[in-house]
Amino acid sequence: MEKTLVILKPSAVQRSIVGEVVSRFEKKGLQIVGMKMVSLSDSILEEHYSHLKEKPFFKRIKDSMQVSPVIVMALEGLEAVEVVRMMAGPTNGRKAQPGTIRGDYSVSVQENIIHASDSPETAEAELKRFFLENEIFNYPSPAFVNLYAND
Ligand code: IDP
Repeated sequence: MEKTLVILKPSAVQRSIVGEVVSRFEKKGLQIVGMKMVSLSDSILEEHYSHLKEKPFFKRIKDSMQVSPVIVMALEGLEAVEVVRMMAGPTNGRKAQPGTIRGDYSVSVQENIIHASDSPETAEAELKRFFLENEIFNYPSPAFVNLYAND
């Protein structure tokens, strides 16, 4: 089993589509093992988006992540990182396939509804960044056997 981090950005919270997006993950079979609403500080965003800090749009991204609180989620499943990235679609909502979250809800590069960890290593670091150890739960999923059969 693998865990991944999802952030429902202000573009999701402000448009009141949090439930719809969370529901997609639940329907897919991903288990919610952590979830909370938080306001993101400058310092956590500077760390989270450190790979973009030289970009001219860095301040805009930071500001847009602070327009409202966000929802951070920890999702668990087999190959959860890859599954969730595929469900998110590519960064640019205009280029994202219909059927993906960005493809269905976004027409923007910046306002693209969710963040999703891009590798198992990143997921581990990002989960630690946004959750305390006791905010991630380990509980049985009754659907587990049906979801994965003999995978
Ligand atoms: P990702 O979120 O698809 O992994 P990253 O390249 O890590 O993409 O970028 C992080 C976030 O920064 C994007 O989700 C998007 O909100 C924003 N972003 C990336 N590139 C641009 C850009 O060219 N203009 C405006 N915002 C951008």
